[in-house]
Amino acid sequence: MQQIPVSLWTLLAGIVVTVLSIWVGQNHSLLPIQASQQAPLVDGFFNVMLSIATALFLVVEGTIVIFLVKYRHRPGDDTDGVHVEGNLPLEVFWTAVPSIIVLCLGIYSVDVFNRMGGFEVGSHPHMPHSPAHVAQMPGSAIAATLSDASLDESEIPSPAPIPKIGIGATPTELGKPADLVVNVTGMQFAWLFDYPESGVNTGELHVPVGADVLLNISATDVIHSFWVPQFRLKQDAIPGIPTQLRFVATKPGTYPVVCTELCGGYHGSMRAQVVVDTPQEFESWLSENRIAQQQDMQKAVASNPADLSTSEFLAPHAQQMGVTTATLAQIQK
Ligand SMILES: [Cu+2]
Repeated sequence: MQQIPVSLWTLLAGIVVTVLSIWVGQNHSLLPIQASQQAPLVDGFFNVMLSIATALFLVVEGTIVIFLVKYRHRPGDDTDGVHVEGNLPLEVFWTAVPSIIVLCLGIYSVDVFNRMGGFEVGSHPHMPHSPAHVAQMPGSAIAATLSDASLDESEIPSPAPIPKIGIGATPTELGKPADLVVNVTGMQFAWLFDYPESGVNTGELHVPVGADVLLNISATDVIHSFWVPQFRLKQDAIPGIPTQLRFVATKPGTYPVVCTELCGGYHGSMRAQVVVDTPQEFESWLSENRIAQQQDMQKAVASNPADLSTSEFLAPHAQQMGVTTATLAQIQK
């Protein structure tokens, strides 16, 4: 029987590795479901990287296994292997191939980031230098301590433009205002969601499916990071520096909001939920919350301690402690 040449084996192995790697890249179940318009872009990039990683794994591990078997020690053979020192073409090859792969992945990732609506680095100053601007931001006490002490009023520069950090409108939505704006505040250890147009404040984010949603993200104390795995979106919440995240949710459901920046002792419990509603569900949720919060406001006004007499103010406490209001007022004096 005629010996099959090595080049034919290599070609065959190359075809098998390529087909297998592409299959693995398209048929893994490593990622959660896709629930935003940006998710397929991120997953496309992930799948390409997984295919390349699978191919590299098979080539490297396969070579090790083949060599282990083929060049194993055989009884009676105590000779040394052939001494090989350096192989320039081979070294150029295995340096050039990974370099080209990394370069292409870099270009591809920038393209994905742009199509998701990511802001270009050059398009924004990194830090607003105006103290007037910094002073309005939550967490400004931390952000402003270093730079402002020596500035007197006449030296204050004109307000710098607000930096664009995060994910904005996708190229197709560029120039259009968002359908819904929500102010998101990260604090140790919770997320707060404020709907400025309807005056609703909640600890659970609700968005209508298919709507173009803009989150204005801020932090009151330390750096947090807003992450919804099913949206494939993540954005830091930074004290003193506004960031944003704009997306279209594509699948109704309830998904976790996870803080993904170590922010203190209870960082692990800093979780909330985002509920993607149908437009009708969203409207009824919004009006329910608006009514509930208006009732809360009225209650809060009625029990404003500034308007109460001493005995009125002490009455609930006295009842709790099982003494008369007069006794409690006496102790208080
Ligand atoms: Cu946090």
